[in-house]
Amino acid sequence: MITFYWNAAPNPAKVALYLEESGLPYQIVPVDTRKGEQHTAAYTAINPNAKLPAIVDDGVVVFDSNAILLYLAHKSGQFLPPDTPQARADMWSWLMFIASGIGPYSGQAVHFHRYAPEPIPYAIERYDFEAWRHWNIINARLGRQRYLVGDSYTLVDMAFWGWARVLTAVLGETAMEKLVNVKRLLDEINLRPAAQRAEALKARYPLKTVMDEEARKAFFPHMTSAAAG
Ligand SMILES: N[C@@H](CCC(=O)N[C@@H](CS)C(=O)NCC(=O)O)C(=O)O
Repeated sequence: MITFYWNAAPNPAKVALYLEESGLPYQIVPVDTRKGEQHTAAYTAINPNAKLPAIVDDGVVVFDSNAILLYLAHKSGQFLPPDTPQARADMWSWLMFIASGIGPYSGQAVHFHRYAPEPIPYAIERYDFEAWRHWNIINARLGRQRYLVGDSYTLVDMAFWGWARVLTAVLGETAMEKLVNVKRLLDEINLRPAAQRAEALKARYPLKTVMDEEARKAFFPHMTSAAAG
């Protein structure tokens, strides 16, 4: 049985979708990051990065969402691209592009718009620019092909979905008018019963939503304590 350390954020959503699509049995352990539960010794023993998601599969520990997708895909044999050198290379390239570009730039764009203690125009412009630049690359690829890798729905599309579903919060309400190919794949995945079950976890496991002082301390420890160095 897989234990899935989950919260309702974009990176855990990718893994929730994979687990729902594949039918692998799993149990959820909600980790309320706005209460600081990601910093407990018990959780950092599983994910030393103190972030979600992580899984433990019969004693095997895996953290970082795209690593978990690869682990689960190799375990179940499902939602992998065709077994050719180019398709494997595309899978790794686009998974890493999402892990190192889409996620961090989208996350920082939201941070500087919503959570920085004062507006910093340089940071806002830089992260908006980079978030748009990365999403435009995805949009262009999806203008040429239905899915991110090959002709079939794979774990790479699930990694995409985790962030695409919150895209208007990242790039603004009009983002979908410009990123029409992103919208097309997002809409397609949203219709899948597995995606709806993954989204429904939020209602089954309600977590703290307010960004109060406790949540700020948990999310942005550099603001409240001597930075680790
Ligand atoms: N590279 C990591 C990033 C994980 C990450 O940033 N998770 C967020 C939720 S999407 C989180 O746990 N935030 C809580 C915090 O920063 O304290 C992954 O892909 O799993």
